[in-house]
Amino acid sequence: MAAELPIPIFTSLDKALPDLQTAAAEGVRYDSMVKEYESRFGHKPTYIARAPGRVNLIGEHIDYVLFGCFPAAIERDILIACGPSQSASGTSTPSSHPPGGVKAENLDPKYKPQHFIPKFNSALGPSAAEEADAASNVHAETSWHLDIDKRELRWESYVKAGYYGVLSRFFSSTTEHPVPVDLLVNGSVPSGSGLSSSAAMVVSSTLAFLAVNNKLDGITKGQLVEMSMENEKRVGVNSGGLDQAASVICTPHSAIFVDFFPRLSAEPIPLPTPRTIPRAVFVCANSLVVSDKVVSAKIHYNLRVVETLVAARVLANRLGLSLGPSDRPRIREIFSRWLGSPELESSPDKVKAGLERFLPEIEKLKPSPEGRPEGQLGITMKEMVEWSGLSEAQFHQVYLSWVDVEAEHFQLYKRTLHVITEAIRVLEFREVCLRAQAAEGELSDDTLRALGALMDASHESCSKLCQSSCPEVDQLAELARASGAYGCRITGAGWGGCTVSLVAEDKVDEFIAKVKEGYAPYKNLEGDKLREVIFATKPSSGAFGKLW
Ligand code: NG1
Repeated sequence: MAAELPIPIFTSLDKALPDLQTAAAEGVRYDSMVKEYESRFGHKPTYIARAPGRVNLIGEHIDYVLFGCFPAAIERDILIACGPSQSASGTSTPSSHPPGGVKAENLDPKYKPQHFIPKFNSALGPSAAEEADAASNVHAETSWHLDIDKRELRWESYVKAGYYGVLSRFFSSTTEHPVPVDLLVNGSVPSGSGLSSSAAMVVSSTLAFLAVNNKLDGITKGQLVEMSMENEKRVGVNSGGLDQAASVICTPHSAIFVDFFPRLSAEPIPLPTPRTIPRAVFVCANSLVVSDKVVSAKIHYNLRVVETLVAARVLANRLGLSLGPSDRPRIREIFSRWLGSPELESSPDKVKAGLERFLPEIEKLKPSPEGRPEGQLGITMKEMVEWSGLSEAQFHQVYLSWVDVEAEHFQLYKRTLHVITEAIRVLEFREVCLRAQAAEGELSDDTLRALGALMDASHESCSKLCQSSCPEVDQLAELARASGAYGCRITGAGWGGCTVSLVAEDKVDEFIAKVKEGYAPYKNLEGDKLREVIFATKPSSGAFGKLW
């Protein structure tokens, strides 16, 4: 199983990257980073941690309700060169380098150098830590204290998030000290674009701190995914595991079908791309609308998380499935209980058949139109509490005490309809890819049309039901279809960010030229500037470490 493999550590990039040409080009980047590290810190790094961004081909806003998604790693990535801090004599001394102190710098000058020292706080019990956290919006750890301010987006918060996980997992007593670390970050994943720069930062930071502290032995890819998911929550977004799984587990030439229930699992699925006929590639296009997921979490991302959680409870009530007052199941768990037998979800095909039968049950979440404005399918907070069957205090405790959300109407019906139909589309996409693999190059154009149609339907659902798109991204998706894409959809959290289009390989240049012509923000972009915002991607390697 892909998730059970160890984290790959390489001494040479030839083995780490998909082909020799990429390895040679990247080698130059790694070498210059090492030189820069040496000139800034006066010693060489011992290690470079690398984690890629990802493009989610299909399966949006369903990972946090535990349904499977279909991402591929992209070539753009985050590199963190790191090593124990050293004095001029080449040793690490506690006086000049306090235990665990971190000097973090970024090659991009807009991110200022940071120096922070974690504090071991044995006096703080778990509930005191949680109270401090809720009161100040600053994440307080039970035993380690290293402020992460959730109110604003700071680059070093992602470095700290990865560090926290390593500290709390491996340094829970005062007998062993974390080493002081110098690190230098170099990222090529555009931030706020839906290509998962945040997960790439957290995965590479977690990996870097594990490596510097000699804690990588025996850690599997699945464990790194789980640690990175926990770590990313410290920044303030209650994300699922899609991005971290893609960044850690993906392999070149394949996407993965990653599932989260009953536990994390990942299946590499070769894409019907460069090695098949007709050839096709995935093209990412950045709308240049930057969505700040952390800052807008209460009206966007975290709100979707809460809406789907409450929907799961209401569905359970209406399906006659009993829940304890403090239970907070996800929609996938309710679906599983409704199915009633593990045998009925023992394969992706069976899950798909089950979901198709489950679909009509979603109507149970539709509010009656009486006394409601025309077309309003959402319900108020008061109705939501009533529908949950909990007292107001219980409802607050279970669904609101740990997260800040804001809405006039909560869209339980629309979100759940999105979730179930999207989960079905992911499984269909997987099926089409597997059929294409079995056909070994004798692929018909119909395969690509089938994948494109699923991508278009996914976009429509993200836009209308999940409401995670925005006018610019909708326009870009429309334009992509008119410019010859088999299909196009928003990728990632949304409210801005990127689209991904499936395009015939021999039509890519023409496609890009047409999109450039039609999308006003691209009009004046040429050469590298244009390649920054619209580019074909090859599925790349997942996270690895490179010894130096
Ligand atoms: P991005 O696009 O990286 O912000 C977010 C979540 C995913 C997933 C998608 C929507 C994080 C780190 N990632 O992705 O888990 O829920 O949105 O499908 O929050």
